[in-house]
Amino acid sequence: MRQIGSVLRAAGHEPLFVFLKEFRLGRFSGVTPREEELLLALLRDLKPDLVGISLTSSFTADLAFHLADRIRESSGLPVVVGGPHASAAPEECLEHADFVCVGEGDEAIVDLADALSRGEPTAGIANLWSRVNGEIRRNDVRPLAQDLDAYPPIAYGEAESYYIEDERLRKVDPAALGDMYQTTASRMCCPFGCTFCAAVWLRRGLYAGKGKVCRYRSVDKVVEEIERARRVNPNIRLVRFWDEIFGVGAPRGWLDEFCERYTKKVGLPFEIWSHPAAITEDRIRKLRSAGLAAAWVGVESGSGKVRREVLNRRETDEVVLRAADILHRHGVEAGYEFILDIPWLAEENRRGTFELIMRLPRPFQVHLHSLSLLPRTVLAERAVSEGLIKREQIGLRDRPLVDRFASHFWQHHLEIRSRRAAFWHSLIYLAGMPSVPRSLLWMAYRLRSLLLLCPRALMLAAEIAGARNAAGETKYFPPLARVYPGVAGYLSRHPALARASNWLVRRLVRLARRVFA
Ligand code: B12
Ligand code: SF4
Repeated sequence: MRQIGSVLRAAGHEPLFVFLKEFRLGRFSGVTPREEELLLALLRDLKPDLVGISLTSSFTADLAFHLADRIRESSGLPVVVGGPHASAAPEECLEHADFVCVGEGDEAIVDLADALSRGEPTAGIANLWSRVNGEIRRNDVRPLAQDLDAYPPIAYGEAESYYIEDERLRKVDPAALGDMYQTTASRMCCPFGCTFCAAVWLRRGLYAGKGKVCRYRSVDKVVEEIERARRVNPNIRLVRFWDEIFGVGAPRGWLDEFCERYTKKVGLPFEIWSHPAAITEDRIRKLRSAGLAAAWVGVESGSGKVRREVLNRRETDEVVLRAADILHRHGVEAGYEFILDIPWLAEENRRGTFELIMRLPRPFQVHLHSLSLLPRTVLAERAVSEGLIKREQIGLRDRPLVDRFASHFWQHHLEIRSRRAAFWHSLIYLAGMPSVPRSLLWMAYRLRSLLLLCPRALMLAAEIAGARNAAGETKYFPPLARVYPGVAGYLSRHPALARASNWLVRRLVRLARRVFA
């Protein structure tokens, strides 16, 4: 929406930004009736001509549909939706919105706003779907804009920003309150084709024949944007680039120029997303010298067989380990992403993931995820065709919202009730903690036939390690609460109680540490 708002402003419209709740994994309790009322009242006050909502499949789609229905019912305002879920499931979106933007929306939104403000017809606008006399009008996507520099920088710290959180409305852009600035330098530049990834269909399906998909902004524009953000918020201490794989697919010389200009003009530490095969000595050396502080690397499974046969990832363990070694030697903080509950070759995935994590040079972080089967992905189609899930379960749509958020955590996977999953997930989680001695972990691994009979002890150890990690951060609920989303939901509505329970867990952990020491 920051991008959509900024192109609207550049075209002479007046965007107002409403940020509805912070993205808080593990303690998301949904939008309360009071927050919903605050939103509707705000829209009544602001009286916009058009409401835009951005959607992702598993987390926000149903919530956004509910809100879109309420907005249309209560105020009669036209609603346009866009984002990954709108591109993947436009028909469904059209049941809740007047217009659906398929694919990139930078030009479509301006055409729509122009047409509405001039009272002109909207039916023929490329990228937009709408209903005309009850019939769905499906307009094709326009060719991809090749010059991303033609777009203004994303909106940040705009005066007309509203933030609804914790049952309060504030006139502020929440992003501009923090110390991290988030942006992208490129679009659709990943060359890979992972079976679980929603971007693959965009690159190879929706936009096939519509121009070069991988596009970079010029270094000048990226640097200028960050300098501008720092003027708005002098507290920025870190920049995060959300590009699929930072630097990959960039025009010749782009990376060198970026490293030089970023160092001179910005000079702040930054973080990137990457892929094991994209981590080379040369690239990391250059980026490190420009301030690369951390790289989050999608490994997804520690088993080569699972990567190859299920995820369509060709890199070998050696490639992953070489990447880890490069990051380690250059002093770049590494975070490795893994998916725990892959239903195919499940045991192979767990064992392989544990073994690979145990070979990664410490220290590092692991981020353990649940598999979200997203619309238009090869893996979701495979799961449906093999009868593992029903079509309506794609994107976890059959589960309560709070559950979908909680499912992001290692403790709360679909099969956590299975002893086997509980054992492996706890062991893998512990393996990702730099302070847990590897000898102990190997011992637990060797004793697995025994420990599998009662994985509770291992789960408890993982919970305590997790609580220790979270200690000091009142922001996070005790991990135990995350296992039971009902408790997490309750606590998130009662911040004082949440703080008290965090305090209690910290005390208990300290006590346990003293006892065991
Ligand atoms: C940054 C990011 C995040 C950040 C979000 C930060 C933020 N506040 O936006 C975090 C880490 C929080 C995050 C979390 C998740 N993410 Co994420 N994320 C991304 C990422 C890497 C970049 C998104 C981005 O900013 N792109 C740049 C902008 C300019 O492009 P864009 O978002 O596509 O927007 C364009 C169009 O979509 C359209 N558009 C978008 N919104 C709107 C609205 C209107 C009204 C209109 C007209 C047009 C329009 O116009 C825009 C400009 O052309 C993408 C991957 C990618 N490279 O796109 C994944 C991606 C969006 N995430 C994805 C997923 C699945 C998730 C999670 C659900 C993770 C999970 N499995 O649990 C969560 C859910 C988050 C949520 N709130 O819903 C999927 C979404 C797939 C889907 N079908 O929904 C993606 C595409 C990754 C993938 N390849 O599978 N994510
Ligand atoms: S490497 Fe990342 S962005 Fe690329 S296809 Fe795989 S999951 Fe998607």
